[in-house]
Amino acid sequence: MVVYRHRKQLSRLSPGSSPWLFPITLTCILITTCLITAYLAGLAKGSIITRTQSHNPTLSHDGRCTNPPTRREWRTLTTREQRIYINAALRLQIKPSILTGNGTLNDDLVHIHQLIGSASHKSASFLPWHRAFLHVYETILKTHCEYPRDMTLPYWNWELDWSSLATSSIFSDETGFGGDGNESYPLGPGDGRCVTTGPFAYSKRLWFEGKVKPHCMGRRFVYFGTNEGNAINGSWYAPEVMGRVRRAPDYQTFREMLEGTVHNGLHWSIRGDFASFSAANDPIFWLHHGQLDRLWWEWQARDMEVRSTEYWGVPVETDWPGATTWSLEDDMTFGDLWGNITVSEVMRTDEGILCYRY
Ligand SMILES: [Cu+2]
Repeated sequence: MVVYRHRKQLSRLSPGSSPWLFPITLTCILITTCLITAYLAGLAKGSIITRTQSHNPTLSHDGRCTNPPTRREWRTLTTREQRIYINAALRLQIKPSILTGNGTLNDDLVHIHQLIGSASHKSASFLPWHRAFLHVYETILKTHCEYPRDMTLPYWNWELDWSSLATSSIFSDETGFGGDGNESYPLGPGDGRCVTTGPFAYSKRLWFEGKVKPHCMGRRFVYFGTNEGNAINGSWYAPEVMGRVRRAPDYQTFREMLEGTVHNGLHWSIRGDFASFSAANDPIFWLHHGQLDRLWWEWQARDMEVRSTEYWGVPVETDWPGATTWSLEDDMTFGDLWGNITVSEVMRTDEGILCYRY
């Protein structure tokens, strides 16, 4: 469009036109053509969602996060707020993919997690990568799924449910995310059975463990260790255990304790889609990781001066720039869905690209 208009102007130039008009118009055409070409190249690669879209209404006009909004526990949301969140999450499941052209935007996020999984787990980057991934998810909900800009991501504080996780109201069909898989269905990916109740009943998923494998989103609660069904081991989340995690003296110890049984345990026990690198297939993924991010935030807040730059431990082994060591300046990748985010950009949640608190 723009190029065409400039060309018309060019063709209207008569020999008597001012002599400097011609070079200026030519420059305009070149710049416009370059911009359009760059945009189309971006579309082709799928990197449509860029960081400039991550507008946050609570940032003041000078870009400072003056009044960070609070991320809240799922059950403190009003019924209306819960409905708004669920509706946005459901929209994510029908918006067409922009990354692979296969499936939905939801599948795109799942794909990113399984793609980067080996680099963003069991290493120092576990916490910042997932914090950044939550930011990517939240932004996509707001830019593509009508999630209101003044709302924040909810989290699930499973500590409140540790004595009976499987009966937590988070799995309610009416006010939660649906429950266990349907026992009359055959075992699917990850030994899960199709979830047939709640807002995500019969949700179709494209990926499983890096492969295209269309299936119904599945769960199969299992008490880890005894293999008893319809139960989830809550001892990992008992107050005394979580107290030890909270008192971890340094980043590496904290990250290891949090990622180990605390993070993994729930993946193993909900099973199905959740027990895999394609765990983001289960919408509970975002609330689980919200809680883990909250625990990191709390741990940092105990000594923010020191802990907002404390980042070390196990280097990532594969697919990572500078993979033999770790640095606050490491780039974390989100495939072609998003630009790179450096670790230092997410060490605080009230600065730079992030603006929230717990
Ligand atoms: Cu993960």
